[in-house]
Parts: sequence; structure tokens; C-alpha cells
Amino acid sequence: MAFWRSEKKSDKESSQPTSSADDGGSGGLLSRMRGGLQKTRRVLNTDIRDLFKSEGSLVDDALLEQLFARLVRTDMGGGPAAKIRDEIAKQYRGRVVQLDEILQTIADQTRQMLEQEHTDIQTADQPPTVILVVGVNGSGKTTSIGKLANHFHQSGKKVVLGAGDTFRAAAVEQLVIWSQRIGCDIVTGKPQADPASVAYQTVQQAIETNADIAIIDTAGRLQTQSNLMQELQKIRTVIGKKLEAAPHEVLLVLDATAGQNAISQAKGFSEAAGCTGIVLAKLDGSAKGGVVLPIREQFGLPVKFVGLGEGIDDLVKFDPAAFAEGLFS
Ligand SMILES: Nc1nc2c(ncn2[C@@H]2O[C@H](COP(=O)(O)OP(=O)(O)OP(=O)(O)O)[C@@H](O)[C@H]2O)c(=O)[nH]1
Ligand SMILES: [Mg+2]
Repeated sequence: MAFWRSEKKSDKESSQPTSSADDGGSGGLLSRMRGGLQKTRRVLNTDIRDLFKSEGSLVDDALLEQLFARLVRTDMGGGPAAKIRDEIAKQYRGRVVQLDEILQTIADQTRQMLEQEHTDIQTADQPPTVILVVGVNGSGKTTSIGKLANHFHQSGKKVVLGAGDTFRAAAVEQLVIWSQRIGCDIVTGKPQADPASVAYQTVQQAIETNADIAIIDTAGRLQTQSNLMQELQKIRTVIGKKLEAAPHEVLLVLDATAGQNAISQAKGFSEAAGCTGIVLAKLDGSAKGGVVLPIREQFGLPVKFVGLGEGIDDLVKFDPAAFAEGLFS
């Protein structure tokens, strides 16, 4: 078991612009969310725009049906798309309406469907707060951990990372590089070490060094691999033995480009790993950003952060209003 204490880089090197996760409601957040949702918005707006003539269009059954089909294409799912269609029908049926009015109503409906409580990371009454990060292979776990750790570090918190993906040496190296960039501590195990033992050591290290936050990486796994899902349960149990009430968060990282597939992942993981929140990574690379709606609708799990790129600052707190506006404005 190795414990590395990274030297903090010089102020010049480490003076990354702080994470925008605190931009809540500001123009900065909205413009970043708009940027991240560009691909989804392009598909959606082109699709919906096509339905409306410049002088406006009559809202009748044919238009409502077309609208429904086009909303479904963003992977928002039949339930949310039907809800939006029904609201448009309720407000506008039989009237000639301009595109802007419809878009505003769709955005309002979307925001309402996405509204959620507990968007902040749940912190422990007494530090450290322990966050376990899980998800399928390549969904964006390690990168999201790097960005999240940077966010906490920038806001003055002492962070310890745990390289719980002991499956591949490269996975450990990837997290070590993040810790060096950020200037935070990291606990690593020997190759092929039991990930639960790395998790245990990480929590122990966080306690001993009076850290505020421990964030533990895990190897990617499929929600259908029962042995690997049991391994996650073991990691959770071991963490809980070291520190009561931990882990305080189990974040499921979903790849937004997976669209509807992300939903079956969310189901499997939330049942087996007891997830408490979602990080939706790679929203910038996806035309299927609408997938947030069925995730919220079906799992009741809060979406806490979204990934908007590969950079250290490309993680923002999920904000339903900014999301809805970014998608439809
Ligand atoms: N564009 C974009 N790329 C991202 C984002 N998050 C992660 N990536 C990229 O996605 C790829 C996989 O990211 P990782 O963080 O290694 O994913 P992982 O879940 O840890 O992967 P495994 O450990 O192999 O399961 C990398 O090339 C990342 O740079 C994001 O928000 N936007
Ligand atoms: Mg990884």
C-alpha cells in the first residue's frame, strides 16, 4: 500500500480557474451548459424548428404527434415526451402558435420535470466525507474524480484520492497524474490488490491526516456482472466498518453518449451499489442529452454534476433551469 503526498504545484501552475460548479444560476453556468448541450440542442431545435412555419403553425393532432416523435429522438423517453406534448396540447390546441412560445413551454416543462432536492454532495457531520465512484467501463469515472477533487481542493478542502481500480496499472497511474495536477494526496495499492483494502486504507488515511474528503475510484464493470457488483458491496461494507455512515455518497458516472443504455446501467447500479447520485459525463459529446429526463423520472436519483469536456474545470453542478434553457433556448 502506498500513500503519496503530492507536492502542491506553484501558485502559477495550480492557478486553474476554479471549477464552475459554484456558478449556480450565473450567466457563466448557463453559457457552459449551452455549450455542453450544443449537439443535443442542434438536433432538437432543427427538428422542432422544421415543424413551424415563420407565420406560426396550427397545433393539431398531426403537429402534436410530430412534436412527440422529435422529442423522443433526444432519448428523453416516451414518458417525458408525452408529458410535454400533453401540456402543449392543453395550452395551444386549435391555435396558430409561434415556435418561440412552444420552446418556452417545453423548456418550462423540462425544468419542472428535472427539479430535484439534494443536489449538493452530502457531507459527513464530522469529516472526512467519503465518496465512492462507480460505473461501467470508460464512462468517465476517473476523469470526473479528477475534476471533482480539483473542485473541492480549489474551495479549500483537503482531499485524499483512493486508486481503487487496481485491475489495471494504467488506471492507478491516471489517478496519480490527476493527484499531481491538483496537488492532493492519493492512496494506491499494489497491482491486483483487493480494491476493498485500498478503499479501507484511503479512509484510514483521510482520518489520520484530517482530510475533509476522500474520493475512491473503482474499476469499470457491467451492471450484469454479479461477482463484480458483489465486489462493490464489499467495498461499501469495508468503508462502513472503518467509518460509520460512510460512504456518504456513491456516485454513479454515466456516459451521456450512451443515451437509453445509460438507463439500464442506472437501474443495475442503483440496485446493487446503493447509488446516491449521478454524474452525467460527456454531455458535450452527446446528442442524447435528453436522457437526463428518464433518469430522473425512473430512478429519483439526483443528477449532481455534469461533465462538459475533458479539462480539469469541465464539471458543473447540474442545474435544471440552466439545463432546460440550454437545451431549448
Ligand atoms: N468530452 C468529454 N470526454 C470525457 C468526459 N469525461 C471523461 N471523458 C473522456 O472519456 C474517456 C474515459 O474516461 P475515464 O475517466 O478514463 O473513464 P473511466 O470510467 O474511469 O474508465 P475505466 O476506468 O476504463 O472504466 C477519457 O478519454 C476521458 O478524457 C467529458 O465530460 N467530456
Ligand atoms: Mg477509470
